[in-house]
Formats: sequence, C-alpha cells, structure tokens
Amino acid sequence: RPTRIIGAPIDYGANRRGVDMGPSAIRYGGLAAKLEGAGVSVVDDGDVRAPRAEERDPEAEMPTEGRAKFLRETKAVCTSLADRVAETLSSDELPLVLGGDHSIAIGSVTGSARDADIGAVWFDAHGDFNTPATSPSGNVHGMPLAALLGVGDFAGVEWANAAGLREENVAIVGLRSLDAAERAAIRDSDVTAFTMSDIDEEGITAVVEEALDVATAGTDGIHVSLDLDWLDPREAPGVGTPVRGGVTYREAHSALETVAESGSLRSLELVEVNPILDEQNETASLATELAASALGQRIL
Ligand code: DIR
Ligand code: MN
Ligand code: MN
Ligand code: MN
Repeated sequence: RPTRIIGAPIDYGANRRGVDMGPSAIRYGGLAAKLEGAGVSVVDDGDVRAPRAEERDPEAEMPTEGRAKFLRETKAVCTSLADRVAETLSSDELPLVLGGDHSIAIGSVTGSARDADIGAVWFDAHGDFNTPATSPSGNVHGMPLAALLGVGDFAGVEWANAAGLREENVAIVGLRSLDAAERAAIRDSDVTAFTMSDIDEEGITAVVEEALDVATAGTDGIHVSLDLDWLDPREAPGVGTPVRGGVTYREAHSALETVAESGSLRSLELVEVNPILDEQNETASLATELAASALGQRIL
C-alpha cells in the first residue's frame, strides 16, 4: 500500500521544547527517500495545522490547567489529525504520522480506529497511562493510552471516541519508567505490558510476537506507536525524556521487521524526536530507518 506522511508538529504535551520540530527533522533525515528505496511509494501530505504554544489565548484556560497542560489545544490538533488519518485509510493508503510529542497518538489512534476494530503496539520506555489526576508532570504526552482507553477524567474534554480500541488489544513493549499511580493503573487494566526485563529474558522477537498476538486478536489491523525513547539514549539521544537501559539499534530493527512480517500494520507513528537535544540529527535519521523496517525493508 502507498504510504501517506502526515506531520503533527506539537510540543504542548512535553516538558522540554523542541519535539514540535520532529516532523521537519525526520523529513530532513531522508524519510521519503529511505522509504522509496525500500520499494514503498510515498506521498507527503504536509502537517496538520497546529498553533504555536506561544499563540495560546490566556483567556481560555482549561479548569485542570497545571495538571493537564494545553488540553484544549491538544484536542484541536488531535481532532484534525484523526480526520486526516481516517481519510488516508479510506483511500487505501497507510498513514505514517510524524510527531510531535506523544499526545498526538490520541489523534492517530482515534483516526485509525474510526471505521475498524484495531489493536495497538506501543514501543515506549514509559506507560503513557497517567491521567490529569495522577500525572506528576501535567504533560499530556504521559497520558495518551489512558485517554484512548477512556481511563480518567480529562476535565470534560471528550476525546473523539476510539471505540474501536480495547484494552485487551493493547500491548506496551519496553517499559522501564512508570509513575506510581500509573503503574497501579496499568496493573489494574487489561493492557499487556512487556518490560525491558521481559526482553532480557525472552528476547526481542518472542516479546514482539506475543505483543502482535495481543494486538491482532480479533482486530482488523494494528496501530504501531513508536516513541523514540524506547531505544537506549546511546542510540537515540534526541528525545525529550531519555531513560537508560533501552533497546539496542538491532533490537529495534528486528522488532519492526517482525511487525512488517505480520502483515497487520494499519497505521504507524514516530514520536518524541527532539532535534534540539540531538547531534547531527541522528535520532531523526534513525527514525527513518526504523520506519523503512516497519514497512518491509529487507537487507537481502
Ligand atoms: C512521565 C513521562 N511518566 C509523565 N512520560 C513520558 O510525564 O507522565 N512518556 N515521557 O513518553
Ligand atoms: Mn510515550
Ligand atoms: Mn516515552
Ligand atoms: Mn478492563
């Protein structure tokens, strides 16, 4: 299937500024050329409109301001992103969404789940399962899975319903940093979570195969959300919230090749690339390679 690139250049949901430059950084990193080299036909749809954080109207604060920053702005961007993703799928193309902080997943997944039952594989150091009530940071990038699964009260913000996604079809892979209440919420949920220790014990291929079993069971396809902080900071230094002890370069490629082989990929996103914290745009360039692996690139 042809791939359509959609950028969502926001950093409302992150503490450190700069992930709003992720879409440009990944494009400059050679994404289209890399995918075309892998035999994938690519259309670049540009970015969804996203007002700069500095433009926000100070009169229109959300009541939970401070505990969930920029909720209203995040919702606006996610609503247009969801429409773009759903339109892409209805024209038989594969949406490849470039973030932006991880809050944009609320839009990508909602769009992907609009006309289908989907599963999700979440490659991340973090659980992204906080809510405005539990979040220590107030950053929505730590909340997208909870928002998508209807967990928690988002101060009256109704996320467009991702009714096509069930907890039973969500797998998080690579966990190594959880806040206390978020940890409890994941344990109470029906989400399947694989920590770095699981990868140490079972190996990346077995873990990813199990994650794919979870995400594909009874669904029409899967959304893959790749937070670049999933990788070890030695490989991917240009991310907002690096955590030591992540997967290696080879494990990351292998995981995404396993995704490609499953034939179940419906939509893909690459998030949390922060070129300001990077050297030589190394993390964005790595993101382009991983996208190529997910879309079928092979060495031989
Ligand atoms: C932290 C960081 N748990 C928070 N989350 C991140 O702010 O809720 N997710 N960085 O990717
Ligand atoms: Mn994340
Ligand atoms: Mn993360
Ligand atoms: Mn449940």
